[in-house]
Amino acid sequence: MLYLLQGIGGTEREWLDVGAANVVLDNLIAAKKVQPMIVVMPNGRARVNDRAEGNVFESAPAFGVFDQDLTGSVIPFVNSHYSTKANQDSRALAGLSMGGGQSLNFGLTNLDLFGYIGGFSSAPNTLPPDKLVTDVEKTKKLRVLWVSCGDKDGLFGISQGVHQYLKDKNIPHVWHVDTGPHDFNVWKNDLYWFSQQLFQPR
Ligand code: FER
Repeated sequence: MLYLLQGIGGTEREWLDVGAANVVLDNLIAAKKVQPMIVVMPNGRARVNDRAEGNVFESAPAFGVFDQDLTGSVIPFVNSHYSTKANQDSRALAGLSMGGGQSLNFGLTNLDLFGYIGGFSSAPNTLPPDKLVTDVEKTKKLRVLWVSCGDKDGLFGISQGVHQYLKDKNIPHVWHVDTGPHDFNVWKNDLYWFSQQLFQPR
């Protein structure tokens, strides 16, 4: 299962309507480049009005408390309602921008839940690297830790800071710098490459 999270301007539909995630993955499955997988796209804006309307930046705090929904409701629901392998080795968490920050924040502090974590062009909600990585040895055991950003993205320094910290601590990770700004061309590429690294036989 891949849990795939949206940005501050999106909802649970963003990866489908703007990112064509279903098309990207169906093509990769047809080409036998990815393992068939369930993709869960929950709305990461954890509040009553979870639409992306008005000043979307006002909803940033609602992204910060989504971990309670993710670990307390969404993952248990998926485990009990779908034919899944409910273990860390079969569970990935990734997202773009606010969702990238959420993936790093929630994933790296719940290392027993996720075997694969991807932060795509992560936003200022990303915790400082020394708060993200609380257990270096356990973090090293992740099957994939993916940190990426477009080279023309104003938020580049956030991902670069995470990469530098991981490098300093000798934590294996993918540092993927794409050509481009803060947009879906970059994030579709992230999905294209990241998904191919998921759930591969050891
Ligand atoms: C910010 C700049 C960008 C911020 C969030 C974003 C919470 C998120 C961008 C996105 O999700 O695309 O200062 O603060």
